[in-house]
Amino acid sequence: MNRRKEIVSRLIPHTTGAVLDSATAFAPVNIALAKYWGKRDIELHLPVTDSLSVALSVGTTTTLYQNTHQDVIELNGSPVAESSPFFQRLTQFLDLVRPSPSFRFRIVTHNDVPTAAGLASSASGFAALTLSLNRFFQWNLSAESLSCLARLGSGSACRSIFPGFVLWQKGDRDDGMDSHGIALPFSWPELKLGILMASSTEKPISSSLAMKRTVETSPLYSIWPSVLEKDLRELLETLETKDFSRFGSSLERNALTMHATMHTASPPICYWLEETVHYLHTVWHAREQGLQIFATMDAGPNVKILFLASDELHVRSLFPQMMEIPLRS
Ligand code: 2P0
Repeated sequence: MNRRKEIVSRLIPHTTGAVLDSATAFAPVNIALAKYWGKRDIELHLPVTDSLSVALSVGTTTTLYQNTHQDVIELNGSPVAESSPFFQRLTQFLDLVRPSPSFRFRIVTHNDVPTAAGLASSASGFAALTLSLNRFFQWNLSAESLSCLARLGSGSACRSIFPGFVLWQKGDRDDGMDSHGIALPFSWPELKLGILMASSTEKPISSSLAMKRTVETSPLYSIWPSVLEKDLRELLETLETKDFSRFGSSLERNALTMHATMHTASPPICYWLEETVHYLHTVWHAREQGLQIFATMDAGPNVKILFLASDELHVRSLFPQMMEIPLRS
C-alpha cells in the first residue's frame, strides 16, 4: 500500500459501506496572512512552517453521487475533460478514499468566486470535496482528520475546512497526523479585504513547482522560517490587541519576503506584472499620506489589500476597480 493510502486508512478507520444518494458541502477560499511556502514532505504536503489565514465568504460547493462506470466531473456547469490536469488531480485524490477499486463518482462542483477575482482555488475545492465525502460516506471524522485529509489534496486546503482565522500548525510527525488547521477564536468585523486584479490569465508556473524551486535554489530561503515565525507571532498578538498598523505591517512584510525568496530562485520566479508594482506603490504612497492600508500577494500577480471599515470610502476612491470580498468569520 502506498504511503498516502496507508495514512488515509488510519484517518478513516472503518467504513460501514453505507452511502447516501448524494451529499453537498461548501468550503471557503482562504487568504494567507502568514504564508505556507516550502514543504518538508512533498508527497504528504507537509509544510516547513506554520501558516495563518482568514476565510472569505466565497468558495466552492460540491455535490457527490455514485456513478456506474467512470468518474464524471462537472465544474461550473461544464464537463471536465478526463485528460485535463484538474481531472487527474481530483481522481488521484478520490483513489485514496474509494471503498472499492471499481467505485466511481459523479462530482458536481461550483465556484462562487467571481471569475474576475482570479481566486479560483484548489484549497476551497479540495476542502469542499473532503467535507462532501465525509457526509456521503457518513464517516463523522473530526475537524482535524478532515483537515489532514484535505491537505493530501492540496496543502492550503487544510485551512479551508474552517471559517474565520485559521492556524495551520506544521506538526512534527513524519506521517503528518499533527499537521492540520486549527480554528482560532478571533473575530474582527471591521477588517475588510479587497482584490486588485493585475491579470486573470493562468499563472506561468504552479505554486507547487515554484515552492520546490525556491526551497532548492534560493539563497534567501534559509531565512524564511525565522521571518515567518516572527511575522506569525506578531500577527497572533495583533489579532488579540487589534493593533491594525502592526497587523498590516506584519502581513505585508511576510508576503514581500515570500516573493523575495522566489525572485532569488534559479531560474527566478516573478509573478508580478507592471500593474502589481503600480498597485503596491499606490498602497505605499497612500500609507505615507496616513491611510492604514496594507497589501498581500500569493502565487500570482493580483494584489489583495486589507483595511478597516472606517477607511472604506477613502480606499474605494483610491481604487475604484477594487472588488471587495467579505470575510467569513
Ligand atoms: C498560502 N500558497 O499560504 C501560500 C502562499 C501560495 C502562496 O498555499 O502543492 O496550492 O497543493 O500543497 O496549497 C498555494 O499552495 O500547494 C499556497 P500544494 P497549494 O496560501
